[in-house]
This record gives sequence, structure tokens and C-alpha cells, in this order.
Amino acid sequence: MEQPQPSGEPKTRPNHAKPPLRVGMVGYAFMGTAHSQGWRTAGRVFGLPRQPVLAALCGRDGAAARAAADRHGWAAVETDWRALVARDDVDLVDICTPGDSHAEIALAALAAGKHVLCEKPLANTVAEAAAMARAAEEAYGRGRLAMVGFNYRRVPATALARRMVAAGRLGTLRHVRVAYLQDWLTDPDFPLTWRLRKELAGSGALGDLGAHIVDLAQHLAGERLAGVSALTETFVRERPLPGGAGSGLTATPAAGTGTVTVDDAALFTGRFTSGALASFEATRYATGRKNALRIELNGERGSLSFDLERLNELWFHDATDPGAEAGFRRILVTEPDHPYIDAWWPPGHGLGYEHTFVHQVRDLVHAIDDGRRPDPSFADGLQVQRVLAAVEESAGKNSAYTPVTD
Ligand code: SOE
Repeated sequence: MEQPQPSGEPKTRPNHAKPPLRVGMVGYAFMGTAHSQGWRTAGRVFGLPRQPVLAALCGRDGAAARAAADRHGWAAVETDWRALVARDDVDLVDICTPGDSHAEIALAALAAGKHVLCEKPLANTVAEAAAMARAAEEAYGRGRLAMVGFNYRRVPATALARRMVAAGRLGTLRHVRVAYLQDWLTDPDFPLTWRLRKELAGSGALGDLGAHIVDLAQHLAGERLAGVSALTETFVRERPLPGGAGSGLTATPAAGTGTVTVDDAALFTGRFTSGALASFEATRYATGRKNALRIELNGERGSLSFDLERLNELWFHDATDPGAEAGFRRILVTEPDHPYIDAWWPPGHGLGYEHTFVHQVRDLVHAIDDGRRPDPSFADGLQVQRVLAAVEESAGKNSAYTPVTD
């Protein structure tokens, strides 16, 4: 689980002696847009050892894909992902589709000798994720890398939190408290988009938001969950069918209704392998909370606290401070010796959501150049999938404590 820390690594200047990294991306909606931003920007900001090239974009609707390619700077367009994977001018396939196609595309791309970046959650089932992790391990032997896109590891403040935990600033960890709160689904007339259909999304708030917080909690803690006890709920079970194409978290309703087949919210507690206790909440019904990923870690020597809605800040309580002066203090994570920051703006000129995707590209390109396993790997994505499966199993057994299988 140990990560190379971004800050402090030698800075690299663009190396024009090395071949560019030619990228083919499947999908161009919300995540495709965010990833495009990452691919377009990382080389200009960080001076990467290999320069990303936006070679080809793939989407089933040719006209819409062409329009997206023009908007985001992709050179060519394909309408069949198999054709994209077969292209000689693509070195890496970036998968930004709903979860039901992740496994098929990733397995084909790895077999074709491409590197792969796959959006989270890695897959819709443990079996698919396991096949992907196996294929990634084989591909690694052939010099091909596969990474899963848990972008919230790459907020400078969370990367700093990881660095501080690894340096022992919290001491023995006792609690991890995590919530990922959104509210875009509170309207019962919001249509039945792909995110609400199990056959496409695998699960609801659990796979979409829970996957992020399970990964982030384990990453920051530097250890894994041993077992969980869970509740899940679907508050609105019937919704209007969607009309036309939605974008991101918006959609317009059409005539007729359909059944929601995923959870709207998931709550679970967990035990880390060290014995530290954790609580998790993932919901799309937290009225007024737009994208509030909050995590707090309490250790014997101190605590850390972070909220994605204030993502340039990390709060730290040093429990070794004299009692009269002790308290949480705000670290504004915009200093040059903070992770990722030295390539950006002067102190105080903060970053945002999109920068996490730029940092993701930066780290992946370095891993490819170094031939080092990327973090998080498909094996890490599989382990998160196992936690999600344990949550579903526990929820189906009246919250019975359920071990996370290896
Ligand atoms: C929707 O809930 C969503 O876009 C997730 O799918 C993303 O992974 C998250 O970063 C923001 O919210």
C-alpha cells in the first residue's frame, strides 16, 4: 500500500528523446471530460518524461463523439472500442465508460499490449475485477501497466495527509470516519439514468461514492479493512425513464417509469487489520451537500481532517502540543513543498477538482516511464471491490459482521 510521495521527487523536464505516450479514450461524458483535461494539461504543467498525445476518442454516437473530440482536443474518432484498442497509434487505453464495460475493454486492451487507465469502481463484480487484476499482473510482466482512477488520492491535501500518517504524526490509529455526501438524487422525479441500474452500474451510492471512500480511507490509513457491518437502502424505487442524453449528474425525464435496482445510500462500520475502527456513509440524498467527501483520522498522537468541499485545506491536531495551546489548526495546502504544488501557482492560489485528474496523469506517466507498478493498481481496485461485496453481503444479512475475503 505504500505510495511514492509526489513532493520531493526529482522534477522532470519534458524529454523529447522519448516517444510520446499516445492515448485512446473510451467515453466522453463527465469522466471523459475530466480525463481529457488531465491528459491535455499534465505535460504542460509538470514537464513529463513522456508527452501525452490525445490520439483518439471513442463513442458509439459518431457525431457526438466527433463534437466531443473537437471540444477536448482528440485527433481521431472511433465508434467501436475494439477498433480503438486495435489502433497502432495508441499506447494506452483510458476507460471512462459505465462499469458494465470496464472488464471487457480492459482485458482486450491489455491483451493488445496497451497500458490501461480505468475509472473507478474497477468493475461491477468481484469476478470481473479479479480477471482484470490477473490480466494486469500478466501484462506487468510484459512491461504494460494498469491503474484504476481513484483520483481523490491526488488532492494535494489528501496526499499530504498520507505523508503525515506515514511519517507517524498520528501515532497508533484508532478511528477513521468517512462520509461521501451528494444530493443530486433527492428529487423523486430525477430519471432512471444508468447510475441507477444494477446491470450497468453494478451498485448505486455504494460503488460510485463508497468505492472512493473505501480506497481513500485505506490509502490514508496505510492498511486494509478486515471486515464490515452494513446497511443499504433504496429510498425511491420507481423513477421516470430518461429522455435524451443527460450529462454528468443531470437528466430529463421521458414518459413511463422503471425500477431502481441499486442502493441510494450505504452506511457501514469496519475494522482495520490493526484493530482501528472505521465508519462510512455514502449517499446521494444528503440535501445541501453537493460533493462533500469528509474524512477524519484519529490517532494517539493526533488527528487529521479533510473535506473535499474545501479541498485546499487540511486540518491537523497535534495531541503532543501543550494542552493550553492544543487544537485543530488549518494547513493551507498551497505551499511549494506540499504534494504536486510546486508545478502550480504561488502560495494561496488554490487548486480544484479537475487538478486531481492532471495529477493522476502525472503519476501514471511517471510509473510507465519508470516501469513501476502504478498506484492504485488493478489489484488495489480488486481489493476495494471485495470490500464493496462484503458490504452488500452484510446488508443482506441484517448487518451481520462480514469479513473481507482475500
Ligand atoms: C457521481 O456521483 C460522481 O461523479 C462520481 O461518479 C465521481 O467518481 C465523483 O468523483 C463525483 O461524483
